[in-house]
Amino acid sequence: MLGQVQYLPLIFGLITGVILVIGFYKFRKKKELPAKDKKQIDEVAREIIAKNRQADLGLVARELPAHKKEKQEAKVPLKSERKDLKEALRGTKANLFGRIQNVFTSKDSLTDEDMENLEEILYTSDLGPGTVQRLLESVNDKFEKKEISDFTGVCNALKSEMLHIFQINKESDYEELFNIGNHGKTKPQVWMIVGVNGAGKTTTIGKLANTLSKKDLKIMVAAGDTFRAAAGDQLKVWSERANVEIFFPENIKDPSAVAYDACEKAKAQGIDVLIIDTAGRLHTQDNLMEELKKMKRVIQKVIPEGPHETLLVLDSNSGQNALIQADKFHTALDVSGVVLTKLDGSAKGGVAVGLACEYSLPIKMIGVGEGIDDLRPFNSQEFVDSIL
Ligand SMILES: Nc1nc2c(ncn2[C@@H]2O[C@H](COP(=O)(O)OP(=O)(O)OP(=O)(O)O)[C@@H](O)[C@H]2O)c(=O)[nH]1
Ligand SMILES: [Mg+2]
Repeated sequence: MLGQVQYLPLIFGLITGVILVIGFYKFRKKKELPAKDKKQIDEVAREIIAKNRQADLGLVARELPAHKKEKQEAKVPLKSERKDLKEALRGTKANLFGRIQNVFTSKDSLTDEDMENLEEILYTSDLGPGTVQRLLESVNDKFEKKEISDFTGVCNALKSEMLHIFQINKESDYEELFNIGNHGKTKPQVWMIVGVNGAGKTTTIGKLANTLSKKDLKIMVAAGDTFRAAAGDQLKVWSERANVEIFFPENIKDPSAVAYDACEKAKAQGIDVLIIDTAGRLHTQDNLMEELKKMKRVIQKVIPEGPHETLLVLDSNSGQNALIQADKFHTALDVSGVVLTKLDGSAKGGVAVGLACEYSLPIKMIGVGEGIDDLRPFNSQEFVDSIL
């Protein structure tokens, strides 16, 4: 009897162990997904990996993980936080001017080593190789002619060459863009907004619509991004905020059909500017380009001289990838100008110089925050003075 009692804790321990093991497996089984769902998740994961490979090549923006994506989709910021351009370009200035300043051995004279250091900094500043060469040639030329002999001289030489490059950015571009209703411009003016996913297209449309509606113009935005489920709703929030009309037919899934109907509707309603949102997220870049080209052709069926603007939205944080994107989009769509977004907090704003130098693309506007008022005209003098 005493012997049996001795074994009781052992027996009790064994029973508890068995219960725990069964419980653990039951719990795990409950959490396991049906095979169908697992397959779907695997497919999505594979798709994201493939897209991210493309992102590494600069063809599309990097895909966000689901939890971050939801956050981004739900987020339609209301207030602008930063407006001062110098403040917005602080990161870019630190990356360019800051680094140049740091490597110059003396502020009063220049050595060959200084010039070599300058070369290295420029090549790692997202300006693009062609642009760096042009800037270096100009500085070297002035250095050899003894026109510059110190750090300030180098900065001034860089600034002056950048301003030359930016001459394609007529300061009137921005004014001209918003000069609707004058100079016999036809109605509606159609603006197509393109760019890779996450670049800031929809946000820019909200900002543009707001700027235009303040000018007492009749504005319509069209939800041409039928690819991403939340895209139309996001545009709707912006349209309400900017107090403009939206064309958002939830039953039409073909973006070209949306563009066509939007043009017809805008024409019939005497709209001044129709701004068409587009998707940035298709399986391959070729598909995206073909889709966008088709949209353009369809717009021309209703408004033969449209779209009057094909604005490419580029995220300045993507640095030299923005140059690759510009190449692809410009070749396919004959882009009329660039909106360079997220300059606030970016250290890669130097890409603006590369875009102007290598693709002769005018930067029509810049995004300096997530708020509705955070869109500014691009002023080359102000820009150059803010980064050097
Ligand atoms: N800081 C900052 N954020 C910006 C700016 N422009 C857009 N964003 C943010 O960038 C994110 C993506 O913007 P969207 O307008 O949704 O980008 P999109 O190109 O329409 O993206 P898809 O519809 O997925 O192709 C959002 O969180 C915006 O708030 C900007 O100028 N500065
Ligand atoms: Mg969008």
